[in-house]
Amino acid sequence: MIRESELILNPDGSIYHLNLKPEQVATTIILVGDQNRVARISSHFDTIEHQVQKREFCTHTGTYKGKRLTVISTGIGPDNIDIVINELDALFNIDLETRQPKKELTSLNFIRFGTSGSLQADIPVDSFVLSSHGLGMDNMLHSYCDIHQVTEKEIEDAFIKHTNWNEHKGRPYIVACGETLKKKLLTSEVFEGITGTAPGFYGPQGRVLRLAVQDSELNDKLHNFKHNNFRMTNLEMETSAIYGLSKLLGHQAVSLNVIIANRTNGTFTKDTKQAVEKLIVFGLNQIAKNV
Ligand code: R1P
Repeated sequence: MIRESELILNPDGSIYHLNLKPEQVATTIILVGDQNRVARISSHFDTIEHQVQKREFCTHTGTYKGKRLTVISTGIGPDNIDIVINELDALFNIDLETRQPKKELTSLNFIRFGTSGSLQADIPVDSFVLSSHGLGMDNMLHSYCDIHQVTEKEIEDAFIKHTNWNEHKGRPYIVACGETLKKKLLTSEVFEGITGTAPGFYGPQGRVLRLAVQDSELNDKLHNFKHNNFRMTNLEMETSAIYGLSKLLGHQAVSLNVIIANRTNGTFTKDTKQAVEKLIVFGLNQIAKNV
């Protein structure tokens, strides 16, 4: 039995941070960073059956072209992903009455609709990237056992060597996307590659304002890193954590990002709202058609 301090429920029986009960969540879940993006996505829904918000975790559940979907905001960063994925998994795979893991597990689909910075000149602002892998520079997954079962040691070692990675920043981890889900979402208009997930926006992504960074050449090294057929396409702050926890828990995850900044040529999208809207329409239609 999982004790009250470990699996915390609110007085109404909902799970602690997300404020959700099992019946309020669909098995296909769209994850976004920005809480205002939730209503922008659900404005496309046919119906909305449930809405709730606690802190940065805003959730709408409804249907889009007849398909039941949940959209939830995670806020920024891998630490929040730890909360969101664990609590969503618990809603399906732990009996909240008996506080025991269920014998029959439900596999969920997690699809991130995010914004991101491109690491390649030929991946321009306003284009879409699907992450073949999440490359975690954030350390979150190292709190769990058996991560070697879901991580790609060979690519990690190549990356550590290529970047001369500073061990004080922890070991980068690499997890592939959910292949079944990827096949349902990828089209020829979407770039595919390795997405770097950073534990911060400025120093950890090589942005210098007033503080010098530990490795001023890191972004060039990311730009140049290739392994087999994959190169690093983009940088953001959630994908590796979503991929790692999803794989460990038996779920399928795919991260789709619209590029709003290009870090190699210093450009930024002219209209972020429009760029995100384009991704929303593309992603929702792919889900409705294929997932
Ligand atoms: C940083 O501005 C935030 O934007 C990106 C990063 O991953 C980070 O969360 O994604 P979202 O637009 O989904 O929040």
